[in-house]
Amino acid sequence: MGFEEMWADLAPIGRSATSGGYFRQPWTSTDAELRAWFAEQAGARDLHVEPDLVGNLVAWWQPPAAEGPAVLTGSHLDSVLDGGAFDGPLGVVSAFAAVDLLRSRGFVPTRPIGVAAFVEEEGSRFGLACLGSRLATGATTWEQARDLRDRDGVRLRDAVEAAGFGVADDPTWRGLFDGRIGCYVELHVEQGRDLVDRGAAVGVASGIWPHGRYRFDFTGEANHAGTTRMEDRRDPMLSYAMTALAANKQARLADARATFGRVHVEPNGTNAVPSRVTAWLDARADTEEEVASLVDAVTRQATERAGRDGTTLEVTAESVSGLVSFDPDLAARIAADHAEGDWPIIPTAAGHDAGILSAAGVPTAMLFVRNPTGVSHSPEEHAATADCLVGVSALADTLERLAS
Ligand code: HGY
Ligand code: MN
Ligand code: MN
Repeated sequence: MGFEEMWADLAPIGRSATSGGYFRQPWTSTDAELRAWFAEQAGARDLHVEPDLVGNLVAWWQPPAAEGPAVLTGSHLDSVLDGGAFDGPLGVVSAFAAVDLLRSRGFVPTRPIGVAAFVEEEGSRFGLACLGSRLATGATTWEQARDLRDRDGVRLRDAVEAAGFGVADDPTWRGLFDGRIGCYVELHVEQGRDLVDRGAAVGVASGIWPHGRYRFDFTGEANHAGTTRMEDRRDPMLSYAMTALAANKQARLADARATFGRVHVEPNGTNAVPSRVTAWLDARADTEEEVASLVDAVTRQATERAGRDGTTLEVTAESVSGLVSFDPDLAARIAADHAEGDWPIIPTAAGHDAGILSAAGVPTAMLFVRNPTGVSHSPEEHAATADCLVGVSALADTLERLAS
């Protein structure tokens, strides 16, 4: 099954009939369909699928003579809510297609090659970005994560077990990585317009901006929307609204990024002043210091406003990802000596499992495939098939260099 057939086979899984976007949340029935697809593709290629205890998957190409640290590729199959088709799955489908291409060239790797699908990369269900790869590398321990709750209050440990993955509370549990991985190369649709502006189909990542997710809990006083005088209110919606504006302004001033994309209002009634507003800030900048000062500035202004509104504020960091600088020699090696010239080496402000593996000390690289609009985390996310096939060939070339 070639790239286009695999893509068509995967496309309907988790797609909304109304928006055309994807709801591929982890440890759900949709996730189970994705895993069945992964197993089918691996089986069709005689690759041995190895799940770890939380449901990260690796399909191994391990010819008899292949030995030593493995070359891992792949990405993730989960999506944000109402996400695009390419963010994640393009890296997994391209990895299977790259194995096919290498085999058609008669290439036999001297090192094991693994095709990975990390679980909960988006953190869309349990809030912690790259949860699967953090657990697999030990960046986050099972004890730290197992009681994370989703929006329905389901604990991670219960979701994982209900999906058939049994993480015994074994403190010695390690994920996929017990020194078996020599390097990791993740192919990903570009989430921006750098390649479009450069007229390049493929690029190599130089690094990932530091970024974090912070929960702002504004507490006020529930009251009647009609009978309560404006001066008598303690309205958390006001404190939140000003904070969203402040975040936008601070990010513009600092050439950083700040987004409140998720808000939960209690009791969320039309004719009542809310008792509580919970909002999540996604903050990003090109240095860790700038992320910290952005969050501090927003927190300071929010606290001051809450004081004026008679509300209270509590800010909790839920997910923090540090600066990632990929191995520059590996990036340069991968980017050089191609028929169409060297591939551009570009930064990204989007987080990836590759960032977690790099932080865990695994030499890591990323390949980006041109996204004509740059739009991502949206049903409008797209990449042209021709560019995707260039990406497959680029990934195959890279794997051949690394696994020879
Ligand atoms: O949020 C991110 O940057 C990534 O898409 N998970
Ligand atoms: Mn994403
Ligand atoms: Mn992604």
